[in-house]
Amino acid sequence: MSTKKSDLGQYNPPEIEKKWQKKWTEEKIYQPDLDKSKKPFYNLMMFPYPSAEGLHAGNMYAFAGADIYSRFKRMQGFDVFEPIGLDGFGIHSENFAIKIGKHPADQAKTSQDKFYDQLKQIGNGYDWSRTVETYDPDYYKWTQWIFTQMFKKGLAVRKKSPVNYCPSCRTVLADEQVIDGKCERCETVVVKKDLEQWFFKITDYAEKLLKDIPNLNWSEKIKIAQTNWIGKSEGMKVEFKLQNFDILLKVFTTRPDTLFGATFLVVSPEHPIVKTFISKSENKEEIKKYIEQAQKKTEQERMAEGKEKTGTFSGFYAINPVNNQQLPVWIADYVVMGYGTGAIMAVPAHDQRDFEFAKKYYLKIIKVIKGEGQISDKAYTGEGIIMNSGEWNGWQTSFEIAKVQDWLTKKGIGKKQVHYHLRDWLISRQRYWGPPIPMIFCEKCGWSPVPEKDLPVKLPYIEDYRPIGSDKSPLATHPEFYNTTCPNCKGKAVRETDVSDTFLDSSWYFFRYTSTEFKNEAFSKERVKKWLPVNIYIGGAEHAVLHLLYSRFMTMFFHDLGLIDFEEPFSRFFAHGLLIKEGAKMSKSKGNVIVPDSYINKYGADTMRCYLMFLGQFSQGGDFYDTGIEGMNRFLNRVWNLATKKLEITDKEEDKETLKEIHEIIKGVTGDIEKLSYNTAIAKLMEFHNFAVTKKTIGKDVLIDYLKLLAPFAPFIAEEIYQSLNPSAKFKSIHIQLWPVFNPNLIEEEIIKIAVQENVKLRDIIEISKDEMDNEELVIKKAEESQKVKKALQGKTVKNKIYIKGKVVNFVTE
Ligand code: ANZ
Ligand code: ZN
Repeated sequence: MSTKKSDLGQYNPPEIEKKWQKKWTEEKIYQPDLDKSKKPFYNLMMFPYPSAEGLHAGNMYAFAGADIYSRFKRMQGFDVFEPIGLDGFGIHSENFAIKIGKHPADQAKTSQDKFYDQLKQIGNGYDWSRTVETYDPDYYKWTQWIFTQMFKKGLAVRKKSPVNYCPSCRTVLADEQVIDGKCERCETVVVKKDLEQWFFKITDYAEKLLKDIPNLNWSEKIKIAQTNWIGKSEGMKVEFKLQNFDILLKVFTTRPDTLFGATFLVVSPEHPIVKTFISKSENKEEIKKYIEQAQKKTEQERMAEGKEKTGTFSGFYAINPVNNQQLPVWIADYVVMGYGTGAIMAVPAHDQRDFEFAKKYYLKIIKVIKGEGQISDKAYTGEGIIMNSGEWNGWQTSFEIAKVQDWLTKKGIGKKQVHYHLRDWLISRQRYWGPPIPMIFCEKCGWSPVPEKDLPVKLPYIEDYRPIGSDKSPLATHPEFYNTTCPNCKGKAVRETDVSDTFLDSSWYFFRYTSTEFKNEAFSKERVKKWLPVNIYIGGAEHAVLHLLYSRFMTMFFHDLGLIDFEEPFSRFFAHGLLIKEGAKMSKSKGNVIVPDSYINKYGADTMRCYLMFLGQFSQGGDFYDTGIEGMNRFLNRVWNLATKKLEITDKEEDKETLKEIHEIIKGVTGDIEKLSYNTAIAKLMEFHNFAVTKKTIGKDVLIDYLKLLAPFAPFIAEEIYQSLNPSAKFKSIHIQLWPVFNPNLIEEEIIKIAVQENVKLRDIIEISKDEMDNEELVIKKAEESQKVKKALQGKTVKNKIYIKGKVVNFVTE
């Protein structure tokens, strides 16, 4: 029997963490060979856009959680690619640079260095040889190239459209940057401005983006959010003749069955017909005034139910095509131009917003659907039997809606129509800090894309980078930038001076990670074929709709360009929770942002990682307390002492009790990490420690298994102890050792017997473990695998499979 105690001294995190960080980098253990890897696994975390202060504990929380999964997969024998980079263009970085009076390009360099330094300390296994920074011309050359491809395919278009404009940031904002009518960044009230801008026609992909959602291995919440954001709505377009005009007013309705109940029409203040009204109406001034005030509100505010409705009468009437009733036409801002046709038929009896409007302006309310209760204080929006509607009386909504549609279609009154709430993607930003939009305008030839050989259009380093207080980018004051020649006729021309949205930068970075050394293409087809779709994408739920939708759109676009053979970029998406500090959201104004550096200096990155992951379910987030971190530090100290002082480490065969204990932990931790349930995994690691500490000796193999389970969470301490147990000439990191596999024979599993029946006749009895009991799919599969059952079912059609939990599987056959 050989016994030995390790000769390690006190646990000294700063010392060992520096040492291993350096060694891992030298040995390139986190750099898979992207061409030769046999079992590629792309573990991606959301592209960070670090603030200038660098990494905060919330970032670290997300990154450490993603890194644990990487380490686990790597030890399972996968060639894990875990890249890192940063998204440093955009208003966020630009505003900060302006605030501290530094040029954004200079500030970017400072932020980058700081951020990368911090990241190196926290012990994540990144492949540092393939970083991507969005402001690197080698990268944005291809972001611009994508724009030109979009243009060539007719998917990049210029449209004049009302946009949200923040008078303080002096820039246009996307809808989602407007919160309660205010700028997300500076809380100034946002106003509307009409601008010509570039859009990507993501709406062309609405159906495709929607159709794929059910097949994604993403959390349900995110799938629902995407579905709602795309917002498919099936209805009809109905035409109303305007009295005294030779004009048909088209409305979009999802409730054509209520057409007899329409008592007025409403057009949006932006509707083109309004100009005609102004020119012919007697209340010109009133209408003009109304439009002005409507422009100050955001769309969400205008459309919300319950908000005080406002409007003005146009002075004109339309004819209801089903009963020739005269309907007054109103102008009201609860109808928006960007949706449907920008005009509606109002049915106050059955639509709440129309109801509120009718009450306020004393308009008629006619009930055409029988429903519960009286229509005196609220619209009845449910289903029921049609009434007061001529031939339609007695028809039942909504399952006889097809009858209504056919009727209207035959008479040429209406046409079926599908609308999506999804809007085209606004790309233009009237700012400095982004990739210039690579387009050239010539009086003779119109817009042309910058030819590929002239890309990138470099963002010039200018001193007057601040917004110029108009609706133009600061680049618009630089003739040396915008004067150019037309790529088509070689005549005088000007460049677009707007830059593109940061969401464009971050919609395709995960393609580039695989191909950073390729200078002549956005990405290598072979590389991407090997590594994408991303196996697991880990990030914040706040990006559920925009970033994830844009990335999906971009991937579909690459597919349609023939560059790739898949259409969905992320096979699995896992949304992590948010880290808060002592019950409060972290924010700079509260002064409670946790900067990890001091904790790492004091306790080590291992403690910080484990502490963050122990706060709660990774999917739920956690609440950080300074006092809590000490407890975790004590745990790692105990592990250290256990392995280096407390126990004799032996080569002799391990006792049964210890074997059972370790194999249960192996099984538990493996299952937990697969689900990214890290807090429960750490609890199991603690349990094992509590068990082992009661012993005098421990088998070396068992201790090594334990260290391997600990390695994803506390990579440094695990490496240090492991190396002391396995001194060898050639360095073999614990992080590329194989993950332990549990032996079911060593675990006393509770076995459950399940009767398998065919039409309630017993065919076989199968055994499953208690853990499997809840997994209906698995139990049925096991039942089907029984030879006796196979024989019994041969040649028959199984009409139904019923599983009564823990008892019976019954196959119903014909
Ligand atoms: C008549 C009606 C009767 C309606 C009724 C509803 C209930 P979704 O489901 O979101 O697509 N609408 C159409 N275009 C609009 C616009 N540009 N701005 C504001 N509202 C608009 O909603 C479609 C319904 O929203 C349409 O059906 C229309 O009102 C309104 F008992 O038409 B409905
Ligand atoms: Zn030209």
